[in-house]
Amino acid sequence: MMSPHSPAKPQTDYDAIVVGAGFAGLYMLHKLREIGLSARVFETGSDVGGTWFWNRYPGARCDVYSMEYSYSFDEQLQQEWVWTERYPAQPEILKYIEHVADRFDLRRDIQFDTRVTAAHFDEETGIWLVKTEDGTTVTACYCIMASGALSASRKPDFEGLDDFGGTWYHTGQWPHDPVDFTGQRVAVIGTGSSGIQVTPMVAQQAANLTVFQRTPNFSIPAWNYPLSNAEQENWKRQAAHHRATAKASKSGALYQYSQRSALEVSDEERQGEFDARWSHGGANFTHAFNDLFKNKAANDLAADYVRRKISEIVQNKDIAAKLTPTDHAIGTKRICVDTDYYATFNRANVALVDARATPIQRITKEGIETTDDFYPVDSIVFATGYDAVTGALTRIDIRGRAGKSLKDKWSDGPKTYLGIMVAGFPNLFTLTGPGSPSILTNVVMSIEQHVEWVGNCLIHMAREELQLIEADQQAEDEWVEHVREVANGTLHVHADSWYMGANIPGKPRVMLPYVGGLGVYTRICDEVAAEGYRGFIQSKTA
Ligand code: NA7
Repeated sequence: MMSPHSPAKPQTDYDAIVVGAGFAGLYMLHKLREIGLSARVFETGSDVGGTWFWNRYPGARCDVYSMEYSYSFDEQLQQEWVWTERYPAQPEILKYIEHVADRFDLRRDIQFDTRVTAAHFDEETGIWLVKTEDGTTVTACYCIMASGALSASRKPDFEGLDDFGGTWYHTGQWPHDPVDFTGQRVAVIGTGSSGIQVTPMVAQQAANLTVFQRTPNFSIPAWNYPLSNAEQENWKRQAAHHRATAKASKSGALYQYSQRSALEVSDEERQGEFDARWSHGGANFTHAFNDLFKNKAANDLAADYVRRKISEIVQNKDIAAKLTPTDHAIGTKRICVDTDYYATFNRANVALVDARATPIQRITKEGIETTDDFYPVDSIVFATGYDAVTGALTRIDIRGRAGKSLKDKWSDGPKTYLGIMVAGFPNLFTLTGPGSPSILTNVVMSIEQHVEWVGNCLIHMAREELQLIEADQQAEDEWVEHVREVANGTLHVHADSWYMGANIPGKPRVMLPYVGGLGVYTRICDEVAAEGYRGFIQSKTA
């Protein structure tokens, strides 16, 4: 499509280095090849998959429908791949990603078992020097971070963990061989999406399971089911329409986005709407009315509905009360989608510990010590989450102009232009970076939008014989302010969520993703490009 040897290009090992071989890195590699650029992908894991390579815990499942949580860029792929369930389980998603890697022959440009430790921009030559854990340095014109928004797992920092005599696991770094909890005394620590998925599965195997919950979460049943051929064929026939609708929507997914306020309808109508959404299942619930994320009174009505459901499902009143969220508006922490989560607490072999009232003090050889009790366990499952959105980027020593580190630049919170480039870091792209819709959406759609935007930007650079593109400081400042302003108009900013960086001690309190919605965001990105990449400094030489 374009000459890979435009005169502006300096001598480098590759045109582009891509960090990560998950959904984003794979499509980026495919796109780079399509436009005639050479690329090398570095991946920490021993195979493709990213998030879905690591998250092998029992119950791991996506909370976006299979048909939608898949690439749309290749019509044949979309038509030929057959999903088996409404919501895809981790093994099936991984199989799909492996299929994509085979289908487009991607592995030959991917170096596995290779962690990138540093990426430094050399101002004199205008090239990126990317260093891997084994000490090798390679050079490239472009450095593209496809390192994931939920990939930097939070290492449990409990005192005494090294003394623990049993086995412990983190949901985000699950072993490849299946783990058998049969007959064991097991603890699950954490009740976010991962904890809520793993708990019912462990409960089925373990002799006894103790769930340590610091903050109760809202969860909506998945009502997962096997996809019939008819349903799947029907979807595929309308794929073009479905994809266009999803991409133009707020969440990049085909939810029924209501145009009504929860406060403008009768009690009966509201109840009917919530009932319908509850029996439909999934995150569609939070779109029942158009003001649930904006108006606390409206949100309370949705939250109360789910609270009532919890009290109906959970037989023991004390346990039901403990499981009932009261500290945040529904949806302002990631809404969970579960299979039998609340009902699991009706089992005789499952106990719940309120880890806020009686926090975990330390882990000993035999088990877990809280402020008022001791729980002997054989295995601990940490479902304690991630240094989300920024963690995978700031854990790498990324340096731009004048040796300035990204981590330092972001010490008060991430600053980007459109969530995709950073002032002072020319030719560095951050796929689904902070300040873009990313994890608030069906992330595969957000990934496709970013990869395609970057691809077009690189074509533009070749045509114009540009060596460097870089976010302008003022454009970045304005975007950061816009992201902040839009977030401040929502209830999100009041919750102690990982969206807000609140799960990591010392992390600045900033709404990390852009809340404006994927459709709106895509229009902005397209306008910026159409106006000659407004807000970007473009230069022919370093
Ligand atoms: P989350 O949603 O960050 O959940 C982590 C959970 O771990 C959450 O309930 C935390 O409680 C809990 N946690 C963390 N540290 C502790 C300590 N010290 N003691 C007790 N409990 C603790 O991560 P997930 O992996 O579940 O989900 C991440 C995303 O992946 C998810 O939203 C989907 O998009 C996929 P807290 O709420 O901080 O009180």
